[in-house]
Amino acid sequence: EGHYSAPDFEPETLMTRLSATSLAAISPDIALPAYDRAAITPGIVHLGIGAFHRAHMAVYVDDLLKDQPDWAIVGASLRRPDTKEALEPQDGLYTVAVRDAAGTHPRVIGSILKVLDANSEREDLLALMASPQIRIVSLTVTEKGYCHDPATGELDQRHPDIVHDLANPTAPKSAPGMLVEALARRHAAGITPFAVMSCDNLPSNGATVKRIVSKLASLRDAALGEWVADKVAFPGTMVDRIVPSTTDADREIVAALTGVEDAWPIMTEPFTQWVIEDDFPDGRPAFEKAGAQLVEDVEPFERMKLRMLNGSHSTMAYLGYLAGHEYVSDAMGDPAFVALIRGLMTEEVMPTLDMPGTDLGAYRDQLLERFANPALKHRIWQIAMDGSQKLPQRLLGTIRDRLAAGQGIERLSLGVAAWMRYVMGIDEKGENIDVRDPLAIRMMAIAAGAGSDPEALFEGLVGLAEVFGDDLADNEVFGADVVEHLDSLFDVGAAETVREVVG
Ligand code: CS2
Repeated sequence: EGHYSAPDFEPETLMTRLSATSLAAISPDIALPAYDRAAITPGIVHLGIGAFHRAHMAVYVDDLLKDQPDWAIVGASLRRPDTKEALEPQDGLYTVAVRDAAGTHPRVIGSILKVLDANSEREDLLALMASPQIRIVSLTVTEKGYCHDPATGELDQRHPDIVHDLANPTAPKSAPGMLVEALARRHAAGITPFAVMSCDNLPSNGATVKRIVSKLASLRDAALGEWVADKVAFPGTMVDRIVPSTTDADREIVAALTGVEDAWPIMTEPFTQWVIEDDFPDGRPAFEKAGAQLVEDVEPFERMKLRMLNGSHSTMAYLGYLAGHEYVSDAMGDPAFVALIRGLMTEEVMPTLDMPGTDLGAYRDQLLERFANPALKHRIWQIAMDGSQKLPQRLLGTIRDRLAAGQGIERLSLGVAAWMRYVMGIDEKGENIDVRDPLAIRMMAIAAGAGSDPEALFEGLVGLAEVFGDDLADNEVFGADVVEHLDSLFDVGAAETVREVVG
């Protein structure tokens, strides 16, 4: 979910489609599942079976199924059935292709047994989630899928899907609603709960999803709410792998390398990281054997990743889009952008992190290298989506810490200004920007009222309390810095503003 290019796929008549029966036709140098797929059984339900999950958790699980065959995944899509449509004719099989300057390395993944469409197969999905064989329900539903207020991390009780789910608790639409209904069925049947594992880029994702799901459960039934709060484990995670959305050109590359047609292969980078809080009362796969780090407290890792990687990404996305770049690697080809992002991390983010034992300078240098990966083709527009849900944990938390310590926010505030300039919906050439964001309509109305008056644009957007909370609107340093950058963005444009800021 959240990774966007639905396959517009017409099977070629001459080439075999990837499937259980065509595995033998795949080029011999391509890695295939190392276990008997007929012998694996589901232990995990994953909500939001998009590109990210298929390049990340599903690969770790694929590494483990040989020794632990009862942990296969059943995926569910909550919004669109397109992943199901692509994978069903392929028996759940798909290709992950790792790309960098040295080449493209495909591998066939078999850990996803099947995909259910939550809209048309809701009962099957809930029944499976309620059955004792499922011991983990994991999620990648993107930030907005949690139906919460991003500034406070609390359930948004006025969210239309939550209003729906409270009125129709046994036929829910939202991810929190699905979790509550499945947990309610287990509670009623006396079955131990599954662990709920968020793999989204939310701050304190375990604690946040626990707060949201317990609250929704308690609105339904106080006793259920207490049981969820007391008995359900919500391990936190830090997840990291860059996964651009798949294009038709990618499909052709993968077909040429494997010799079979895959309707929805996933392209990704060599790097992958997964830090997991070890809290699975009902058991878990030996994720550490596949390279994950199991820790007691995941929050320092999360904060580091959200502020360093994602904070840089968002800053680069809004400025890069305005400057006319299409891919992250294009922006990284401009030395002024590299200097800005390096300075952002070194001068403004790293001093806010407390990571004994981690070489933050090395982490930063590795990030710069990952961003520059010329083979990845990571579209800036993809990162620019849903900024209202992303800014709090990527930039605003760092800004708050620095303001409280009396430290400068020159580059961080440029990221915020670029977002404000971007969500106006008109680029530097006067063309429309396709702004995808749950708050897009409200933001564009604010922008239309403000015109190109930086002060008015700032005042209007900073009033979105679900993004900025109730403290930043009145902070004079924050206001002055953002407005000054906005002034420059209107005046000389993003590319020149970046050059001026890096000096
Ligand atoms: C990106 C992330 O789209 C975005 O907002 O910043 O998806 C990023 O690529 C991943 O978090 C990397 O782990």
